[in-house]
Parts: sequence; structure tokens; C-alpha cells
Amino acid sequence: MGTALLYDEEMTRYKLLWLDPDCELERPERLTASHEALVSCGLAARCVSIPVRQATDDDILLIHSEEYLEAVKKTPYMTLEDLREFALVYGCVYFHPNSYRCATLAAGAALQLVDGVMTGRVRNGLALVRPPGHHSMRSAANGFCVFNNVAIAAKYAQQKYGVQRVLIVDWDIHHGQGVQYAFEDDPSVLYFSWHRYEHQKFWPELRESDYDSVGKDKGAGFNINVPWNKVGMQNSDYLAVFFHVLLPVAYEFCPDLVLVCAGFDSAIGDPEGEMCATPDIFAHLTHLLMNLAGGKLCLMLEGGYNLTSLSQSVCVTVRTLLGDPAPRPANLQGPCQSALESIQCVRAAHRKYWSCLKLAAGAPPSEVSTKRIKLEEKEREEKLQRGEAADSKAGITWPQPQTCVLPPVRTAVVIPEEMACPDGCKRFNLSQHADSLSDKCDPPLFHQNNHNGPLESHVLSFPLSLHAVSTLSSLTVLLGKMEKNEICNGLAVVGDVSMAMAPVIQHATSLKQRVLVVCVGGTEVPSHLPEDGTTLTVHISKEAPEEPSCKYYIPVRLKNSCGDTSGFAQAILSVLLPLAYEYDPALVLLTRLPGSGGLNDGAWQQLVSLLQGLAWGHVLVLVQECHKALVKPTAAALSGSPAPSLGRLPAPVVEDFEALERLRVRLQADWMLLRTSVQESGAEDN
Ligand code: Q6M
Ligand code: ZN
Repeated sequence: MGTALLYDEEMTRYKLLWLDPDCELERPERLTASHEALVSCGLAARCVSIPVRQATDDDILLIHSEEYLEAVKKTPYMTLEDLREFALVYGCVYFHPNSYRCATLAAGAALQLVDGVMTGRVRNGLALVRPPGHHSMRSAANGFCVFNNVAIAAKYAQQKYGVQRVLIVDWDIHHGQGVQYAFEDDPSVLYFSWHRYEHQKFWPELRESDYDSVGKDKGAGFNINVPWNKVGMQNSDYLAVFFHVLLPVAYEFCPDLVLVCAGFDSAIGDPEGEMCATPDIFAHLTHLLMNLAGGKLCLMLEGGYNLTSLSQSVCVTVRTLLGDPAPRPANLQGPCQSALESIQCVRAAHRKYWSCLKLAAGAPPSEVSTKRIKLEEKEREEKLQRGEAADSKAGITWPQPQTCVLPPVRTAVVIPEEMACPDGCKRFNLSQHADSLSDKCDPPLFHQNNHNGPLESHVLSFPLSLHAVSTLSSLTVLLGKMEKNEICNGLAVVGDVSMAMAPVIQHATSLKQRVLVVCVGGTEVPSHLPEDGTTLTVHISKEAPEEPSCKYYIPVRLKNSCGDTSGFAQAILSVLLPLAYEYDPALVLLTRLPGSGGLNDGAWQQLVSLLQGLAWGHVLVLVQECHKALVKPTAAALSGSPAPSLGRLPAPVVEDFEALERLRVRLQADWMLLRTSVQESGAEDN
């Protein structure tokens, strides 16, 4: 199942026809540059191209009023002066004789993408459109937006496909107030937006963009605003919001479809956003959303005004949608104080609506600081800051996003010969290729099958002698190949996981590479773990010790074993992932030990999928022979299939949940990405 790309040159055929410094950023080149970048790095060719169509009146009326639609329909016949006057009625928007047509195409592209994903023709996709949509309201154009593409798409999906819950993630740097208004009282659409706010000083300067607008009536809790009160937010700030706000709530909400208001003005270099997150970050934001709703993910372009930053971000995003591994999330320093303040406020505002947030701290004592009242005193200081930011803006540079060649083999499987191969797996016969188990094995070892294109993953079956020695040598070969990036990830069934771990860890650490070891289940502290930081071990188990024994061995004790999916999900999203991202391993070793009973396959697949955002996707999974049934689901997740949805999560078991929260607080001094509030960010506790 592929990735759709929707693009039509027609959408470049409108532009600003008069002088207006507020609107001049929104140019046709935004689209041509993005599309050309996708073509020139070969990504466009790897996508399924779905034609764009015009949205019909009925489509548009799902969100907009008849009066407004009729008014917009007249614009193609207006004189320049009339167009100007018409635009003036609204805020920060221009019209061109071709605007109406392009706006119907932009909305229509979003609907075509929804059709493609909902019918199963593609797994996910991106609609490269203009005009953008998220600011437009029922009866008003606003902020370059004419029709609300994403809001229309959400309603359309519900109506045409009976989709129940839609998650809308708005990572554009502006608040999509149009989307908020459309679904404010609707609990079937969860709208999440982060946006530059600066205590209501930044456009569109709305009181209702603050964290305390949580939705109305039945929709209370289903509108999540994360205001950025300072410019210069970085990768850590964005990830912290994903780990501690969006993802836990999104998994609890359990959407049937995820739509993204994919504005890239939240990336470094953008003149509107003035943020400092690098284009790389979109690989991770995308990856982290790819296992919700069974992978049904539709991205629609919104903003993005620095053509270089925009094009790079678009490429990184599409690459990730296609299943290529994400770049290493390097140098994460932890969220800044202002971001923490916002995170704390949002979590507090939503804790009564979401059980994943019910232990969240209250709003900070300096809570008023996010309110306008304090502004007068701060104004001078902020003006200064803004000036500085603007001065340094001109010379701002950042490294080009890294890409890594996709290995010919994505997933290699070391399984006993008598075992059935997972789907797409070609059985490999040991006796014919015994020499392949030497270090110098050549590529033919990795025969490919089912070769449907460059994206297809090739699940191979390594033979496994019942001899432990042979198993270990297979693992050594596999590791070597992963290191050389000839294989992306692997799965091995071994007689004794604890024993097999040691040489793997030794091998990897001898290369001075950081290894993240994730143990699920198991009754004892794994032996042979170095304590010098060359490995970080996170041990999730019923029997895990209560206290960490050193900075690099972190027991996560879930008394209900891993059978409480809510607790397990929380452990993964809010503890394991932040630790893993901050640690930035070169290899992930995921082991499934006996004593992990109760953990359902779907939750395990989520874990396998999410961990592939680390280490360029280099994940080696070891499962014990008694867990043979895991081979199929694990191989599927490793080869890039979306993990199944976890279903609506019930409230977590209180005891486990409280223990997780205590652990998170205790570790915050050492691991900054675990922080969620301003108070606890100090080292007082330790
Ligand atoms: C207004 C400056 C006022 C799609 C989008 C549109 C942003 C509009 C920005 C308008 N700037 N002095 O969210 O990127
Ligand atoms: Zn924007």
C-alpha cells in the first residue's frame, strides 16, 4: 500500500495582484518549489499520483454557508478593484480571478486523498495545495485561506465513509481558528493545534487560541491548543508536546482517520514562524502519527514561506510517509522553560477530560504569565527580543536534512527452519548457503521476493540451526549487515533471549555506538549491561525492580504485567520514547522475554513500529522460542506495515499509572525530554 501525492499545476495559477506586505508571502512558487523538490529527489516517482478534482458545492457546503459560497463564486468576474474590496472585508487574504477555481481544487484534492486512503487504494498521502484552508470560516476567508480544505475533508470522511472519530493535527505555526470553530462542540473531531501566540500578540491575536479553549458543550476536551509564547522553539519543544500532550490523548481518542494541517512555517527559516525546529523534525512528527488509525493518514499543505525550508520539509515528510527511515533525532536538549510552561498549562486544562492526563500537575503559579494582563510590563522586553530575532533571521542557516540510502533488504528474519515464514518471506536454505554465515557473506544471501517496487520491504528468512552457536553467528552476520546498512532491521527467534543479548550488546558497544536495549517481560535484571552510557536499558515488566540502579538501567514496573494496554501505551509514549529520543541510539535492541504475558499483539506492534523512528530504523528484535507466534506480527511491523489500532483505551490501572508518573518525575533531572512542567524541571528532588 503506497503513498499518494496530489498536485495540479493549476493551483499555481493565481497570485497577489496588488501591493500588500501581509500577503506577498503566499506565492505560486511555494507549490512549484515543493513539487520540483519532490521530483528531483525521486520521491514524486515513488508516490501514487492521484488526480485532483474540483470540490462540488455540496462538498463546500459541508462547512461553509451558501451566502459565502455564492459570494466567492462571483470573484472570477470581478475587476481588480472589486477583488481588492472584496478581500478587504476579510482578514489577511487576497483574491484573484482564478482564486475560486484553485480553492475548489485545493478542497477537491483533500477529498480525493481521503477517498484514496479510505478505499484502501493507498495507505497515506500528501495533498500539495494552495490556497491553504485552516483559517477560513463558515462565512469568511481569512489568512490566505478561502475554503477550509481539512475541515471539509473531515466532514466528508464522516459522511461518505461513516468514519466516527477524526483526529486533526495542525502543525502549521498559525492557529487554524477556522478548524477550531467548525468542530468546537463536536466530540467526534479532535482538533490539536500548536501555534505562535506570544501572549495573544501574534496574528490572528485571538483570545480563543490560548490553552484554555478546550472545546464547548459535548466537545469539551476535544480542542487542544498549545500556544508558543516565544519564538525560536526547537525540535525538543515540538517532540515534548507530541510525547506529553498529543500522542497520549490521540491514542486514547483512537481516531479512525488522521488529517494533518501540514503547514511548514513551523520550521526554521520561516519568516512567519521564526521558530528553530529543523526540517528533520517532520520525519518524526509524521512517523509518530503513522500508526494511529491503522495508518490512515492524510496530509494537506497549509503554510510554509521559506522556499528552501519548505521544500526540505516537504521532502522529509513524503520520504517518511513512503516508509523510509527517519534521520537520527540528534542533539535534543529538552524543552525550554516557555515551552514547559505551555505544556504544563495545556495538560492541566485537559486533565479532567483525558485519563492519560489525569495525574498532570496543576497550572504553574506563574500561570498568569500566559495571560494578556501581564503584557504591559513585558512589552519592552519582548519588543527587544523580536528585534533581535528579526536581525538574526537574515543570516539563519541550518544543515540540509540527511538521508540514508534505503538498504536492499529492509527486514531479515532468523527463524527456525520448521517455522512458517511470515508473509512475504522467502525461505532460505541453510545447507545451500552455509558459507553465507561467515562475516563476508555476499548479497545473494538476501534473495528478494515479491518485488513490486523500490518501497517494497523484503522479508527474508535466515536459517536457524537449533544450535545456539549458529544462532549467535547468524545474529552477528545480521548485525554486521545492519551496521553497513545492507539490512535495515531484523528479527530472530532464539532459545534464550537473555543469553543472546550479551554478545549483541558486546558487539555493538565494541564499535562505540550507543545501543538502546528495550526489554519487555523478564524477571531479572538483565546481566552484562555496561553502566557507562554505551547502553541505555529500559526494562518494562511486572517483575522489574522498583528503583533504577543506575542512570542507564531504567526499570518500568507494570504490576499488571503488560496486560493493561493503557498503562503500557503510557509507558511507551511518555517514558520510553522521550528517553529513547534523548539518548539517540545507533541501534535499538528490542527483546521479548518470558513473563510479558497479557501484552496484546497490537500493543507490541505499536512498540516495534514506534521504535523504528530511532537509529535510522536499525532495530533488532529478539523473541524467545515460546513466543514464536510473535514472528508474524513482529515481521509485519518491522517491514513497515501500520500497527493495528489499540482500540478505545480504558482508564489505566491507577497503581501502575501512579508508579509511571513517579518514575517520570524522578528521572527528569537526568532526562530533560521527560519534563512536563516548570517546577519539576530543577534537580531539587535528587
Ligand atoms: C498576518 C500578518 C499581519 C496558512 C497560514 C496562513 C498564515 C497567514 C499569516 C498572515 N500574517 N500583520 O496559516 O500559513
Ligand atoms: Zn501558517
